[in-house]
Order: sequence, then structure tokens, then C-alpha cells
Amino acid sequence: MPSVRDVTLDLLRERRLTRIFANPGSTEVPFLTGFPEDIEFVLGLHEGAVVGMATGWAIATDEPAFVMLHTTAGLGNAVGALATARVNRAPLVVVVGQQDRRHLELEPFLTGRLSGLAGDYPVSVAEPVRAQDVPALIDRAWHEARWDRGPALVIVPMNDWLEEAGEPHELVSPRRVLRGALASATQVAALAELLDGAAAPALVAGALADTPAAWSAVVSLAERLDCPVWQESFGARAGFPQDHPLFAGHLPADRTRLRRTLAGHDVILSVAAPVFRQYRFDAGPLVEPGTSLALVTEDATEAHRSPVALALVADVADVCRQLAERLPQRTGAVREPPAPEPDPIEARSDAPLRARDVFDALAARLPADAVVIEETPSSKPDLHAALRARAPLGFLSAAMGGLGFALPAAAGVRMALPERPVVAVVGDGSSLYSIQSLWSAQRYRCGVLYVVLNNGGYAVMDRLAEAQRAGERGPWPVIDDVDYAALAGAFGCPAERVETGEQLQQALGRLVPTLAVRDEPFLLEVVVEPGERFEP
Ligand SMILES: Cc1ncc(C[n+]2csc(CCOP(=O)(O)OP(=O)(O)O)c2C)c(N)n1
Repeated sequence: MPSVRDVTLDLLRERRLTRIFANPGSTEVPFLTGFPEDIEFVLGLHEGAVVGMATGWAIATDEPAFVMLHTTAGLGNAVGALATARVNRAPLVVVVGQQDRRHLELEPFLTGRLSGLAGDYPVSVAEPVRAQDVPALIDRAWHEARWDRGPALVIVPMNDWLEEAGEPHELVSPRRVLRGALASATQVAALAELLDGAAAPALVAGALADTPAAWSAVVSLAERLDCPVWQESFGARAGFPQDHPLFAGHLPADRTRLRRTLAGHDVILSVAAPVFRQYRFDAGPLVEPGTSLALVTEDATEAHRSPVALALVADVADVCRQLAERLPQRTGAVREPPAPEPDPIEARSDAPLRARDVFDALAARLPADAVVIEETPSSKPDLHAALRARAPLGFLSAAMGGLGFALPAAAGVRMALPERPVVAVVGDGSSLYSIQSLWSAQRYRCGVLYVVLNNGGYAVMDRLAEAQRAGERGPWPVIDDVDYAALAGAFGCPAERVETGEQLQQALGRLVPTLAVRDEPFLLEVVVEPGERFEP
């Protein structure tokens, strides 16, 4: 008679969940002991790193990743990363181990109060009434993670795994789901009418358009309208080629500048970006009075909280393609995108390096298919200006700002896409939230280039404190005594520290050509001066 564990392992194979990202404890031992070799086990040394790697992997494969966490301590450590997975729309099937159900009511050691621990960030949380329900709930979690785009949790008491599964064992979810999400001609006509009447339309592209199909459809639509395309602020991904002549830049992070940037456009269509996610509130309307806002997205909840005149919830690529076909060719007065400031670091070889120099040096060398994973709080606008996404998944970031994502996510992306160069560019402070993921990157042969910008502390926090009250600082100290290259070395990840433009050029000249083929991570610590100005 097969056990619940046997049936679950078969289910994992059927659903191609053949890689398990975990940090296990005693409650997971019955499942993991004697683990089959065809399911690869990936150990993360902290649950933030476990979920971050799984998130990178799920995003890069566009399929659910399987995660296993250890009761309260494990799930508790993972909550921030699970929230990031939800906002980044990464499908995760997360099994959380629980004490043996036969004495749960006594609340023995390791009993977890688990169902509410991650709040409402999971797309679903299931607890099997009987051990025999475990495989069915994991299967349902797979569907929910995949379609609701986020982490689906299943809490499994440790003794359930070795119970008899019962025969024949029934899985109560469909084996295959086909979903239709195409807009009808009438629905597209409503949007087309709005755009057709526009004197000066504009597009805003967002993370949900970051697929090859949506990229080309948004490009066709933008070219048809001959209008500028902005990138949403705080986006998780790009959604439009940022080297295209119609690319106008990233929307600013505060309401006033956002309104000014979009002024002069009478119809603004947001393609797969919520309207809007800017950070700072200022008095005044979101856009100039008289501007019509519209949205096309696959995410109904995103549509429900967007104050637009018209929202169309449907397949974004299909809607853009249909719009491009039915709208007449417009000739607009197209603004030239701002040329990147030429500032070769050779010209300032004596001066301390700035973050911008590092981005320029990377931009000059990275190939168009590179995946850049960003976590550089104080220099994010400079990174956007210099390192433009030129292919889908060319840019990836934690869409809700939780630090500790870039390092593990980069390892997960590289595991999934071993042919694409992967570079994680992170602040020194940011790197410390999941620094132990360097160990997983070297253990699982993920050839990521980690560039750590060492500016001696939390620069963005210093700038924000100054903006709060001129001449003031916060009580947090500088962090200028951490040796990042040595930390990487301690985890088995080769590393180097550079301080001059020449050293930087040499290191990148050596490392970048290896990125498509290397199977060993490398951490490049670059000493930079903290930026003086900060305008996100
Ligand atoms: C998990 C988490 N904790 C705290 C913060 C708040 N926070 C935002 S930026 C920042 C400092 C980041 O420092 P660093 O990575 O060195 O970047 P810099 O500001 O120097 O560019 C902090 C602590 C956060 N976003 N996420």
C-alpha cells in the first residue's frame, strides 16, 4: 500500500516540481529521509534565502517552485520573502511542517500556530483534515499558486507522510486546466475608441507585460500610436525594451513629479502596471485634470484599486496586438529619450568611484540578454538610467522593497536559465539580509556575478533623514567595517574587492565574458562613495 509520501512524490514528478527548495527540521524528516535522487534538493541556510531562490526560479521558469519550511520558526523567517513572492507574482507551492497530529492538542514542542502566520500574503492556506488529503491539497495548491500567482501553503503534520494513502487514491483537482482570458472585439473597441480620440496618448508599461509575447505586442502598439512609453515606478520587471526610441524613462516616485511627467498627455494607457505605485504622497491630483487613464491587466485585483476611467482585465499581449491592428497609424511628436550622460570612469581615475560609474562600466560590457537583479536603494535611479532592460527578464527587483531578495533570487534565476548571464547588483547593507545564499550559489553551481556596492552604510536612510529635517541624521551608525569579499570567501564564493576605476574595468573585463558559461558564483565588492543626492 503506497504511503501519503509515495503518492506525493509521484505528484511532484507529474507536476514537474522536481526541485525542492528547503531548510528542514525534525518535522520534515519523515518526508525527506531516503529522498529519491530524481528530485533535486536545494538547501538554503535561512528561510528568506530558501524562498528567495525559489522565487527567482519560479519567475525564470514561469512554473511553480516547491518549497519546504520548518514549522513556526521556518515560516516566520520566510514571511517577508513570501510577501515579496506574492507581490512579484511568483507561483510557489509551500509545504510547512507541523507537529504530529496525534498530540497536537497538547501543543507539544515545535507545534506551530501556522495558518495565520503569513497573514494574507499566501494565495491560499490549507490544512488537511486527514493525512490522506495531503496529496490532493498539494495538487490544489499547485493550481492556486499557478493561477493566483503567489505562494500557496499546505501545512502538513509530520506523521501524515508515512500514513497509508488509501487505494485507489483520489486527487480531487483537474489534471489539466485551460483558461481563456482573451478580450472580445467589443471590449477592445472600448479601449480603442479612447485611444483613437487622443491628441497626445502615452503608455506606461509594467511588470506583467514582461513576457516575449507582451513585449512585442506593446512595441507594436507604441509604434502604432507613435507615443512615449514610460516604465512604472517600483516595478518588479521591465515590460518594454528600454533601448527602444519610444522609451521615455521611469516614472518618478512621488506624486507631484509623476503628474508633471505625464502632463500634456490626454489619454494614458497603463499596460500591466497598477495605476500608480509611486511612493511619496503630495497634495494634488494623481494626473492633471482632464487626463483620461485606462488600464489593461490580467490581474483583476490590480484593476480594482486603480482609479481609471476604463480597465480591461484580459490577456495583455492579445489586447495590445488587437489594439495595434485596429488603430490607425499616428504620427506623434516623439521626444528623444534622454541620452545617458557620457562620463567615462577613466576620465576620473583619481576620484573615488560612484555607483553610477559601476553601472556605466557594466552597461558597456553586459550582453543584451543579461538578467540584472537590482537591490541598490540609494542608486536605483542611476541604475535605471544606465542599465536598460533589452530583453524580457532583463530587469528584476523585489516589487515591495523588501531587502534580501536579490542575492537568493539571482541564484534561483541562474539555476533555471543557465544560458543567460545573471548579475545581482546590491547595496552593502542589502547584501547582509541573505548573505548566506552565497553558500547555496556555490554549492549548486550558480554562476552569478554579485556586485556589492560598498558605500559604508545605509545611504538611502541617511538621505531620507536629511530630507525629513535638514542637517539631521538618524540614530543608525555607519557600517564601514564589514569585509564583504571576506564574507563571500567564508561561504566558499570567490571574491575580490576593487577601489579604483582601473581595478573595476579589469575585474569586469575578466568576469563578464565568463557569465554565460561559468558555473561558479563571484562576488565583486566595489568601494563607492555614498551619493549626495537622492531622488527616487
Ligand atoms: C528587510 C528590510 N529591512 C529594512 C528595510 C529598510 N531599508 C530600506 S533601504 C535600507 C538601507 C539599504 O542599504 P544599502 O543596501 O547599503 O543601500 P544604500 O542605501 O547604501 O544604497 C533599509 C535598511 C527594507 N527595505 N527591507
